[in-house]
Amino acid sequence: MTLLRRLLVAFALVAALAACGGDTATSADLEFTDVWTRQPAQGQPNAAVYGTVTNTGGTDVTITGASVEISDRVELHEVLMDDGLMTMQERDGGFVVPAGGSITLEPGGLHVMVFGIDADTYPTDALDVTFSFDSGEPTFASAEVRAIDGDSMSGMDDMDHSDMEMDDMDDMDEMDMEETDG
Ligand SMILES: [Cu+2]
Repeated sequence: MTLLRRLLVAFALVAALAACGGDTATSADLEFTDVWTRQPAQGQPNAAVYGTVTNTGGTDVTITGASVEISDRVELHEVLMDDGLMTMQERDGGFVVPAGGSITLEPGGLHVMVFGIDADTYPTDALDVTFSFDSGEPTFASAEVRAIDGDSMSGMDDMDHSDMEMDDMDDMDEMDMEETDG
């Protein structure tokens, strides 16, 4: 290898490392849009938060958690089909928002689960949610509270969350969301 070639290789390595550092995305590169939560029905013990998260940065950013003032137990959930039954569980590793891409939190899919709510005192206009990340500062998002609607799709949303008994909360991994009581 000639000296010139060695220098060129060394320069290329330095340039590559610099490029990596400059492209590192943080929570500042995320945009939260259309964040919402459904107004809980009377007696409903849990609620969920949905929305779209877009990453304008050059590397993946992971949402590692979320918090709200009205509950001290909030989890990042995914919905799975298991033998034809819909189940949900805590998402291993959080929600990865891909570089230059987006994820959508929606009924029947990824969602932020808020446990132990009081439907009577649930916010009526907006629920304040703070998200935390693997890189960058926590980010605040305001989830619009949407009224319960009467269409059939709302049944799917309710199935996710409202049939859960307090006793079942410690067994989320095993939880079966099929409606068994009719
Ligand atoms: Cu859930």
